[in-house]
Amino acid sequence: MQPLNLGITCYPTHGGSGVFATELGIKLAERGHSVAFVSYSTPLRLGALRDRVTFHEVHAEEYPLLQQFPYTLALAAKMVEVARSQNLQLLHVHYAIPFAPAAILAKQMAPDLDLRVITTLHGTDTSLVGAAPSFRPVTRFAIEQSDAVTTVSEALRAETIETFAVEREIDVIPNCIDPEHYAPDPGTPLAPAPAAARPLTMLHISNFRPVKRVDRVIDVFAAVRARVAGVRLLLVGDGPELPHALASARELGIEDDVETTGVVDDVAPLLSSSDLLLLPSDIESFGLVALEAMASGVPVVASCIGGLPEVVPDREAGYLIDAGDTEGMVAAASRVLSDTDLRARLGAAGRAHAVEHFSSERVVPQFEALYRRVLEAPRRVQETAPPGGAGSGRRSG
Ligand code: GMT
Repeated sequence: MQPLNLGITCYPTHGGSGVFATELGIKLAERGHSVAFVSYSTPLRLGALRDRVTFHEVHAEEYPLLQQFPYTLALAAKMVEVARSQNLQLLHVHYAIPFAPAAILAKQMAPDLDLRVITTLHGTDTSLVGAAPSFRPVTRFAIEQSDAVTTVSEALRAETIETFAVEREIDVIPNCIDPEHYAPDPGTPLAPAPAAARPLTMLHISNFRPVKRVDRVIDVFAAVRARVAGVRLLLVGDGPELPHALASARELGIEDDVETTGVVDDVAPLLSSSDLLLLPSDIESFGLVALEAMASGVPVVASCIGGLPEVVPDREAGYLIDAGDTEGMVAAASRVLSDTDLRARLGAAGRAHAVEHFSSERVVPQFEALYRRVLEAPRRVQETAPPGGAGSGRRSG
């Protein structure tokens, strides 16, 4: 494929959308494309400088009149500047708000560049609308005006159509992993002690926001600990719910078996040395961490919600339980942690499924094909239809 010049904008943090966007950019660069990241700071997973990858920082200018810095405008201006200097053909933004309107503005500011805009929705874009309905028209506008829109799951596609009453084509392209990076026992010096020398580990990785239901993580762990000897809970990440979770562990008298790591840049070694991933979220449009666990050979117990059934084959790579069915999660997690053979079977099946369906080798070409399609299509001139009928599709989190 003819190499392309792409701009990628994402939240440069540990959130799934930022992680995935960064890893996609790295893989695209490895495949010969030139990738310019445009953001307010270097995406955390970008690491060292790489061939064909550049980073362009959006600066916050201080001015007394501006109580709140107009980031969207600064981003649009930077997108135009980078598009000119790097000869970008398209801007791929990960998250509708505020990146898609910024990219559309950039495209309009520089018609001579004939830029194309691709928006990937990750799910929390929609919950933002739930939290602030005033975002709905602008999100809808951005979805309508993008040259292509992707969602990370069929479930999110359906939800997007319902929430925003859009009729346009939406492609589903899932998140992906590098199966060499997320693998059982990577054998790196970072990997903790081998399974025999460490306690059974139940792992939860998230941004500890309310939607992740860390309260359920503690409740499930407390009940599993009473049934399965020698199990510990490892909490990876940080966020507003973490202090509450730790307080509740103290109240239950189980704090000695609950460990925290804080925010970790690379979770692969922690995953490959764990025995179970618990993800009892209320909402999950995809659940990238569940995919990372499967690729690492770790069984998953998660809510049967959103895009998770498209990622985790139930009873094959773990167990999907109704969100809120704590007893069901306790039963599933206890079974997995007390049966070594079952654990190995689920882990191997999850690994095989992740590699077969979600390896970057399989998914990145889907983005390349989309880029090609968008670049070959005539310029998209579309009117945004007046918002009609559809439900407000509110989500929290
Ligand atoms: O899970 C989060 O709260 C972070 C959020 C984000 O925007 O980074 O994750 C969303 O995008 C991920 C990557 O596509 C998905 O794997 C997560 O399921 C999705 N989170 C939710 O839908 C709550």
